[in-house]
Amino acid sequence: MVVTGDSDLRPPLDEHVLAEELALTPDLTLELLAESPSTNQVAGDRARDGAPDGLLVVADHQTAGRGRLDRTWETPPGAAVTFSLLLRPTVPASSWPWLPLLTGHTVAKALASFGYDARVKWPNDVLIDGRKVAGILVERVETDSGPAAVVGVGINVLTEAEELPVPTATSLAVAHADLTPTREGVLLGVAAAVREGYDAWQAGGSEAAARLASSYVAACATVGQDVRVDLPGGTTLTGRAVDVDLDGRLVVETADGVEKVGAGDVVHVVPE
Ligand code: BT5
Repeated sequence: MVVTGDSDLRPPLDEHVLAEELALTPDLTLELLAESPSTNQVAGDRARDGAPDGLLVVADHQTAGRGRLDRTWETPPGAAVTFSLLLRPTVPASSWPWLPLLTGHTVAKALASFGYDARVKWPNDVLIDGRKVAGILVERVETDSGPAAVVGVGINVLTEAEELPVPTATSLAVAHADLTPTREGVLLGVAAAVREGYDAWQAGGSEAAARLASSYVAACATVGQDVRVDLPGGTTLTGRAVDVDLDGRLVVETADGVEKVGAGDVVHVVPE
């Protein structure tokens, strides 16, 4: 990854602004780290040590960010928002597959509220102009008081084009230089939206689950696209993505009939 000199000029996250705003959101408790290998790793450790629901671990600079399937998430200093929210869900295990989808959907809506045309690509990449602006990694952690969920979110905010790690990435600054909100504003807006979206979904039972499913399908950039899904083991599925079912699986019409794929089964979904 190329890191330009710009990163030297970027100020750290303003701890006072974050603390002041989060004082108004008592169900989020901030742990701000100047540097951390991975906020998901830290939040997982805290969960095993007994930390309560609502711990928000934020790294000003994350040095070894984790993606899915042992991939990495790379962000230059001072340019990104990287955080993990520790949750202790009370919903049944069968509802857990919705957590990453709910998070991606909510992050896209939060970025849309800042003025970006952000869409979620199934299961949970957040895209602007077809490029990835945010990635989500939800991990289940076994603890003495039951399973916890670590909801990790990385958003490219100030990153310049030449600093982006892959050609398929974008940032808020690259997508719309005139709009770019502060990193503090993005962090606070997105974290509060994820917390609220999760609370409403968890408290709302089957009605809220059905509402989330239909809202997700309406917003998802993948539905209606011809796709290729790479499955583990090297097999590939091609067809048209037509729906996301109540279990969060992508419904694909193929030449051999309808197939449903769970997020855990998929290596890659790309437009044909
Ligand atoms: C993800 O994985 O997209 C999940 C990323 C989650 C990152 C957050 S940051 C806070 C928390 N703590 C962590 O340690 N992780 C979470 P996946 O779908 O596997 O995508 C990874 C792929 O995205 C990489 O292989 C690259 O191709 C690409 N990539 C890496 N860094 C990127 C970036 N900054 N922007 C866009 N794409 C990126």
